[in-house]
Amino acid sequence: MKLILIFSALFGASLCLETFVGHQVLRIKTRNEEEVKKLQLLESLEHLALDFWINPSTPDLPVDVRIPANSVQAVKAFLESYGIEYSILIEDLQVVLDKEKEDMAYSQRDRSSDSFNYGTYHTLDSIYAELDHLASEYGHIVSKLQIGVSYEKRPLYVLKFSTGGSNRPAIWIDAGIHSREWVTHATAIWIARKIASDYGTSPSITSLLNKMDIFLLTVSNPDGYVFTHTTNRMWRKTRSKNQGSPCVGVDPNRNWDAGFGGPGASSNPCSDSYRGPSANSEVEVKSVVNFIKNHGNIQAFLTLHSYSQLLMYPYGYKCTEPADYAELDALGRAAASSIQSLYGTTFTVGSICTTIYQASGGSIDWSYDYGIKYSFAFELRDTGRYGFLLPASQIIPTAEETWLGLKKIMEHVRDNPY
Ligand code: BPX
Ligand code: ZN
Repeated sequence: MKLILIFSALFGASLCLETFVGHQVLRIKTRNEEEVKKLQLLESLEHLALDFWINPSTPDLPVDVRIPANSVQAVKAFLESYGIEYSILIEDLQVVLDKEKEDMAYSQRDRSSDSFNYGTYHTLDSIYAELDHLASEYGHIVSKLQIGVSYEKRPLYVLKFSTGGSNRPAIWIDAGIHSREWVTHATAIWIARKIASDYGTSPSITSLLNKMDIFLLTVSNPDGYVFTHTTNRMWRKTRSKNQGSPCVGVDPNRNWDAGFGGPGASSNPCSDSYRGPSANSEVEVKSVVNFIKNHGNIQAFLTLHSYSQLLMYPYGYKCTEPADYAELDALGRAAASSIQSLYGTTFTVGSICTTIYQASGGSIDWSYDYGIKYSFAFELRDTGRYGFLLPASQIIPTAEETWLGLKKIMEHVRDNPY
C-alpha cells in the first residue's frame, strides 16, 4: 500500500510539472557598460541555470532574471561584490504559479453556462474549441483555416475575417510565438471575438472589413504552449529535437530569414534564444512564411509578445533605421497614445534594436524586408511586476487597450494602401 502511494506520488500527473519552489526573480539595474558586461559574464555561467526574462544589453534597460533556488545566494553575492543594484520582483515563483493554477481551476469549474471565459487562461484544447465556436457563431465573416502542423503534429489554425471579394489586401496578426507569454494568446482570442462582433456596429471595423481581410493566428507555437501547461510554465521555444544535443527547442523568434545567425541570437541549442540549424527550420515559422508568400497581398504584419509594454518596428538584426522610419515611428506613437487613453498604460515606441536589444532572425524584420511595410511587434503588459505571470484579472484590460493600438494601425493601413 505504502509502495503504491509512493509510486503514484512520484508519477502522478501533477508531479510531472517542473517546480519553481524558491526561484526568485530579480530586477537588476545597471549603471554603465561595465556592469552590463558583468551581467553578460553571469549569463555565460551555465551551472547557475539563469533564465534572463530580459537580456542584458544597455545600461538604460533593467534586466529581469529568474534564478533557481540553489543559485540565489551565489548570484546575490556576485552582484553585491561588484556593487550592482538589484531588487526582488518575485520572492518565490512557485507561490505565483500556484495562484495562477488555482485561478484557472476556479474559473473553469461549475460554470453557469458553457461559454468561454475570456477573463481566464485556457488550455490549447479550450482555445481551439473557441475558434470553432467563433467560426460557427459568426459564420458570415469568420472561417478557420489550417496553415500547417507543428513539430508534434498539432494543427496551426488561422481565423480568417472576410466579408467577401477575392484575395483582398489583408492584415496578419499572430500571438504566442513564445509559449510562456500567456497574455498574448488570451488577448488574441479576445480580439477575435471583438473583430467579429464589431462588424456591422463599429464604423471603423465595418469599413475595414469591407475592403480588407484579417488573418489571426492565436497560437503560433502550440507545442510550446501545451508544454507550459503540462510540464514547464517557463518554456519559451518550440519543442523540436536538436541533433547532437540533449536540449530541446528553437527560439522561433530567432529563426526567420532576416539577418539569420547574426548578433542577438544563440548558436547553442541549450540557450533560450537558440536560432536553430537554419532559417525556417521550425515548421511553425515555415508555415507562416509559406502562407504569407502564397497569399501575396499582406499589407501589415503584427505580432504579439509580452512583457515590457513596447511597440516596436524594424530593425532588430541591425541598428539602422528602416526606410519608412518616419511613418512607422509616427504611427507607432499614435497607436501608443490610443493604448494609453484607456487605462493609462504607457508603451515605449522605437525600433527593436534601440528599444529592447539587438535580435536577429525576428519575424517582423523578415516581413518588413519581404515588403510588408507595416510590420510591428507589441510587447504587452506588464513592466515586470508579474512578467510572464500576469494575473488573469488583467487579461481583459490588456486585450482592450491592445485592441485600441491594433485598430489605430489597421485604420492607417486601410487608408494608406501601397
Ligand atoms: C520582439 C520582436 C522582435 C525581436 C525581439 C523581440 C523581443 C522579444 C524577443 O526576445 O524575442 C522579447 C520577448 O517577448 O520574447 C520576451 N520579453 O522580453 O519579455
Ligand atoms: Zn516574446
